[in-house]
Amino acid sequence: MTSLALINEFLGQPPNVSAHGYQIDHILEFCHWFMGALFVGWLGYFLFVLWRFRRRRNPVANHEGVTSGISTHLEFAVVLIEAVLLVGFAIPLWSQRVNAFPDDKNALRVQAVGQQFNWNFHLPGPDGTFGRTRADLVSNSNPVGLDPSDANGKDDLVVLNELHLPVDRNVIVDVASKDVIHNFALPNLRIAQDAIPGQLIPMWFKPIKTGSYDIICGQLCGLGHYSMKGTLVVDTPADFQAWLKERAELAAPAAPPALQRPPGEPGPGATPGSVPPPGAPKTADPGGG
Ligand SMILES: [Cu+2]
Repeated sequence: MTSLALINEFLGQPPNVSAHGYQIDHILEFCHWFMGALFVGWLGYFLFVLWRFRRRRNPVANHEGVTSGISTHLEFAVVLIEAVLLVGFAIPLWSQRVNAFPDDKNALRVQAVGQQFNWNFHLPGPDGTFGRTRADLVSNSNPVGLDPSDANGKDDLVVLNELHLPVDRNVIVDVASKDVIHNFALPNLRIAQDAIPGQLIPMWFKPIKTGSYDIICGQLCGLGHYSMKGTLVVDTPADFQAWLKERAELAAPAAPPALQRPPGEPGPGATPGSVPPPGAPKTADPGGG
């Protein structure tokens, strides 16, 4: 089985480091071999037909055509295999990703907010509760619009392009965008989710191997799309705690001046607990385009 799986490696798939990834790899592996067989089969058939029905051998058209049922059977077999792949494997796998979220108190929750051309990561901090975010508070120094008047947000961490996660623990990432459609893609973890402005879409996975992996944007989102890359560092639990502590210490002195704003001054479109929609009402085109 391992040697058959080399086709994934040959086609550029990086090593898998998530608990569910082997299932994706199996289906990819099967699809690649199946498509390979179809490619060789159809190409061979095409060349055979060119030769077999050449003009020199068939000066007069045969209006009767094929009488055997082989081609019908073959086509039916292909449709059947594809239906089994889709209904038997792909859809159940997909539904597990989008429905079977871990009912796990220990799961780590993180928000990933895409913007041209960076990934912002918002972690709830030691209290485990996300601070309120507001669209009108979003600025260069406050990339997710954390509301300074919310006590839950005091210990929150917001980091740019480098996300640390602990190994062997379920992670739920709420994916959002501040501008256009991005895609939060983790090739090594065999998972990706579109980041859609105005929506907060959860995805989940469990990293099973420590190391540094790519975070990329999987949707062509503008001229700088190619540079929209980050790093996912899967840490041991101890290293993860050390990273949280280090980031908290780094964040502490820098936060106050940038976040200052008179409390109790609600901005337009404030949605408690949600990632800001990308300020759509404020920046509405006066031209009505
Ligand atoms: Cu992007």
